[in-house]
Amino acid sequence: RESCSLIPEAWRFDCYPERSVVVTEEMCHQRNCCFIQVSKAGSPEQNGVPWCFYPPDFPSYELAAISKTETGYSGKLIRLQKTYYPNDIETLQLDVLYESNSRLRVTDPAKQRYEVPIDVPVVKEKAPDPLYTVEFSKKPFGMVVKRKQNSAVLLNTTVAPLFYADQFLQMSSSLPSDFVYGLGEHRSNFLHDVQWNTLTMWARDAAPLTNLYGVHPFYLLMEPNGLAHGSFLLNSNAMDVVLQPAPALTWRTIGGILDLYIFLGPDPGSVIGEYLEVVGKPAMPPYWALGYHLCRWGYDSSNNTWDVVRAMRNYGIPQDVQWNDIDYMDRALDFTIDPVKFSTLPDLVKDLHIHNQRYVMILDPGISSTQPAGSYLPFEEGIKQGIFINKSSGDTLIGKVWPGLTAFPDFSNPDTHEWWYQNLKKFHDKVPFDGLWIDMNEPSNFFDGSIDGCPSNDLENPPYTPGVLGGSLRAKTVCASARQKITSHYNLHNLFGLMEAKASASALKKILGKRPFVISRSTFPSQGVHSGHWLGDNRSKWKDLYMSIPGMLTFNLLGIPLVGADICGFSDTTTEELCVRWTQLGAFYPFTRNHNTKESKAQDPTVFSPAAQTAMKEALLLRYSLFPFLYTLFHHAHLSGQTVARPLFFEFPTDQKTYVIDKQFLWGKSLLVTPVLDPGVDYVVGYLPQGLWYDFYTGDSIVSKGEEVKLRAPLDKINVHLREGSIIPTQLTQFYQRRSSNVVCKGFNWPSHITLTLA
Ligand code: MIG
Repeated sequence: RESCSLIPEAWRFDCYPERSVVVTEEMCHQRNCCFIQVSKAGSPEQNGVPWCFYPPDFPSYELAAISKTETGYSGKLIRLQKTYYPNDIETLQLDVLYESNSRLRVTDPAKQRYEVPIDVPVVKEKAPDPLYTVEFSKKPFGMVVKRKQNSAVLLNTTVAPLFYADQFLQMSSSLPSDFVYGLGEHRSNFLHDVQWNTLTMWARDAAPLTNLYGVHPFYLLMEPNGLAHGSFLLNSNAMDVVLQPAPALTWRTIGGILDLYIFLGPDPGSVIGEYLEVVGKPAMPPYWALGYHLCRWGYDSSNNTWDVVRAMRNYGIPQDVQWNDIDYMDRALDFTIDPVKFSTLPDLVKDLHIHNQRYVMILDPGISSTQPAGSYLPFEEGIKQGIFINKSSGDTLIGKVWPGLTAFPDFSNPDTHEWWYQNLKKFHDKVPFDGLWIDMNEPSNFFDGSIDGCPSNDLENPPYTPGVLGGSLRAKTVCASARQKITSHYNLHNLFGLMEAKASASALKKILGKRPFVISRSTFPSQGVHSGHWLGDNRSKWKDLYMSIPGMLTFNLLGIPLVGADICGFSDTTTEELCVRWTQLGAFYPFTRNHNTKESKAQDPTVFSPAAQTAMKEALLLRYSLFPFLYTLFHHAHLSGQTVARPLFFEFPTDQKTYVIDKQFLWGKSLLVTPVLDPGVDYVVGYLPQGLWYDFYTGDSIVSKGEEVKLRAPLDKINVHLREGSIIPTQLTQFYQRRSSNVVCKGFNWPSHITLTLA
């Protein structure tokens, strides 16, 4: 067809996204789509341009009726002709809700399908003065949302057909620029690549590569003129988010409903605040959570753990929190202590508390199902209370994790929260822990599905499977068709970490009567209300040091500011230089924890040379001196949904040069961090946005036109600059005592009411 070749390559929307096949002309024509091979050999993935794509007249929905309502518009959509996926939903309701001046929601209010069980605001009145306009096209149905101020098109769904089949829902839109951020959890640069980039969302235990532990269908986009908007698809099913160079974006999900929010900022920080207005603002962490955390897998005994704590004290290296990994458990069983190797654990925790330090230990969701009768109550009572995930046949689903065969708690069931609380309470009576680390909660399973696989049905074998690692939904997790209290695992998979975090935080609150501290591996929108996050299994590599910054910044956009990577690297063996640089950067992670895998050599600060130790200690003391500032940033995050660690463009949105920067970042508005990310250097090149910047240590000023500068960075220094016109509260730590002679700031007038007492 002639009309096919008129469609520019960048605007071709994939009509054959299935990965298992190389599409032929015949297959494509069966779908009534256009077929043009754009590369001679190989598969379409090679340069990304789809060979099979929708023609302009591909059947979609018609807007059969539309009327004004109290809150916006309400319409009816009718499908004109069936698609090539089974069970098209023939008629849809359309609600266009002008929820606030900066927030528009487009949803299907029919309530006949699964919807994500998180509370979002219900708005009863139409916003009086929206920043946006909405236009409809009737046949085929499409929607165009513009920014009133400059007519910029933020959403235009007319670019590709709408799909709304039972297990295939798809909506595409043009984008006003290719500056797209968010869309976790993937290991990538902070700025996403729009060159045919498919980001798949299906919570997965995998070493940081592609579709990872968490799922966040939210993006922030910088428009050409420095304004920003965001978009959020409230959907928890397995999905692909496709970015293509038009630029355009496609949401492709295999269940639930299309429930889309648009946030109009207009500045990037406001977009995040508006998003968190919907899903929930992050909890305020306890003050001690800002301190240095030390952890490893493989301490092997409570006495070894204790030795490290003592060594840290001897060297005067700040440490607020000691952690234990699964080694503390008896045969990897939750809520037990290894009676031999960890017999002194309760004493260690007592000792930590005497020193005003805290203790956090890991818990995994898998509950051993094979212990002798009467010996392991968490499982036996769980069975009695019916709190585990079941197979579709109704029996308990059995998988395998560290303790061997296990059942998995169903945290969508309120009874499970009570069971979890009771077990935590009993364990707390033995080991008075202060916070919880919840791991493996994708949930991770050593089997695919269960010990006896999964049945064959529509949920296990959907007509379309997004690009999940392993090629099937069950890969290294439980069966998609497994039954949970409120619906199938197919719908709830991506919510496991969120629901477990919610149960954990509320249990901690009851047990301790204080602000809970929970760090979770798997996350979903609204996670920040209940927990923080660490970025998972990185490696002791310079590349991973760098990749931690995009990860940290992304999670700040996603409303989980309490985030950090494993300092010095998890797998592989670190080097002293890498570990020093990492501790310096880590001193500026909102959540700062050194963590290591079982096989690797110790990498806590005390094992390194005196010079390295001193450098690490100083970086940490610098962090501690900034606690009043950091704590205040968390307070603002909690109150109004601001970021803590922040990309430069949040503060300099009209400076396009900042849009790609992910090797530097800010704390709040005013503290610029420029870490060294390469081996063997004693300088670092960093960008200083236009204005006046003060060297944090010397007070020396640099006037920048918006340029790169070469900064001295010997091994014992991380560059930190303070922005003109800002005051940040600090507290006295040994850092200032030690450095006092250097800090007396030449020509740099610290405001007198803030005590930077230079002892
Ligand atoms: O299968 O508990 O990401 O931090 O040390 C590995 C052992 C299980 C994965 C976590 C890692 C933790 C490890 N866990």
